[in-house]
Amino acid sequence: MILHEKISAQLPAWRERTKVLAKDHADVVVDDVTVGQIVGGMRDIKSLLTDISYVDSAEGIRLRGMSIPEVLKRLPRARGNKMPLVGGLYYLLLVGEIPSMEEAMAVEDEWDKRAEIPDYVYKMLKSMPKDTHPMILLTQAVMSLGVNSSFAKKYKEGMKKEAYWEPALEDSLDLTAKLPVIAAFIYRYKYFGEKRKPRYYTKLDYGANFARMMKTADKKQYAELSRLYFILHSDHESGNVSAHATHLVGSSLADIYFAFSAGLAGLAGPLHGLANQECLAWYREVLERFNGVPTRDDLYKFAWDTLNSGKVIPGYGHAVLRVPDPRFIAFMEFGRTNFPDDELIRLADMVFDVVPTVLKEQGKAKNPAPNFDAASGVMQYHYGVRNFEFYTVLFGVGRALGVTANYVWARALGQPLERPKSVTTKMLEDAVAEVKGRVNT
Ligand code: HAX
Repeated sequence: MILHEKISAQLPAWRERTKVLAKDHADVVVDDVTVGQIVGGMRDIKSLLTDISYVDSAEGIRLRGMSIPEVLKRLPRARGNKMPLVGGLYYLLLVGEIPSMEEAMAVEDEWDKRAEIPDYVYKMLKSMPKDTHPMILLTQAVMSLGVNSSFAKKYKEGMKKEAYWEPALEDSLDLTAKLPVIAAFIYRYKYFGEKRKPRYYTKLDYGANFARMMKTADKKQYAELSRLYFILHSDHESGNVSAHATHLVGSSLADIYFAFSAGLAGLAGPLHGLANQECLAWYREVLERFNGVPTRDDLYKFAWDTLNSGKVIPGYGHAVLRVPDPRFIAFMEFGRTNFPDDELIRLADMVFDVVPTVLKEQGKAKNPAPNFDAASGVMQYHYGVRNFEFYTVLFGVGRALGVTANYVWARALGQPLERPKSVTTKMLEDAVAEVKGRVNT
């Protein structure tokens, strides 16, 4: 398999670099930790290692060193389409190079071979209460696929540490192949009562297949959106909740099914992946209240009302970014190109104009600019996917690409069990007293 060959070829050099750092330079100080960071959710503490993506606060995400516009321009695209093949993106994340068309298609072919879902998964999903949140269904389905984990099986049989990444890659390909099928099943079953398995078309690429299985009205354009959507949601370095949770659990040598279930559980929180559903609900509320796109003044007042009622404005702010999210920009370009007159796109543009001013006036948010959740739901809504709670499931399908690539490399480089140290409040108070005492003497 091409991915296996390419990663194998790179491993000796990467292992050597990691070994030199760990053995010869372990005592070099990279970062200091302040009381504010410990009390404030560990923001900005440099303590995770990945070469797959990096978020620059003033520039946004780079995937394998490439900006979002570069990634979208350079990856091979599905024939006759503008958006790249998702298989090409997965190759880029795993191998670190832009693939040829053949290499991107090789990943798509691997997915074709692995997309079949065992019957017990469908049975389990159908046995759940009708009003189960789709993120619960997705997480359960992922966890249940672990029954067939190659990693867990090989680990039990006994394997060398250097070989961990190989079954990890097998599992990751299996999982990423199956996720769109499971997501489409959850959608068609939960919202349309369809009990049949989704029909998977081996001749179609990841995005087109997903559009077929979702049965949206405009399958061609929805396929384009799906490619863009999964690519933009794939990776955002390692500190965000879904990536970090997956990495943490994976560091215990739990298989990717356990690890990604933890990531999905984190994604289900309103401050992380659930923000897209909340954001679209907020936009709809605006449109209903004002009977369409409001005036700038009305929107300004509405945004202040939201803040004054103690709520956050979803889709705005970020823990790391300090500029508009380039993924937001990419989504908005897609919307402005394909459906410029849609009232949600017009509203999203107006919110982009008004809300940063409101957040700046309030003076709390460190970043008053939009993150990608301010646009992602708008795209789905336009193509008829209007069950807001389902949006986080779509995020999960995309996020799997990034976190599984990281999982494979973490095992390949022998990354250890993650175990940071905690302190007590008294210890922090003592540390403060000691420093302040020194200053006053
Ligand atoms: N609306 C209102 N207040 C906001 C805000 C927003 N959009 N963004 C930040 N703030 C507030 C925070 O609640 C915090 O208030 P308190 O001091 O009263 O607690 C203050 O500003 C400082 O927060 P911050 O340091 O700027 O931001 P954080 O790193 O703590 O949090 C969040 C980052 C993304 C969680 C935050 O900006 C937020 O809640 N945004 C709205 C929800 C959202 O869009 N989430 C999706 C983020 C992207 C993502 O992960 N998607 O999955």
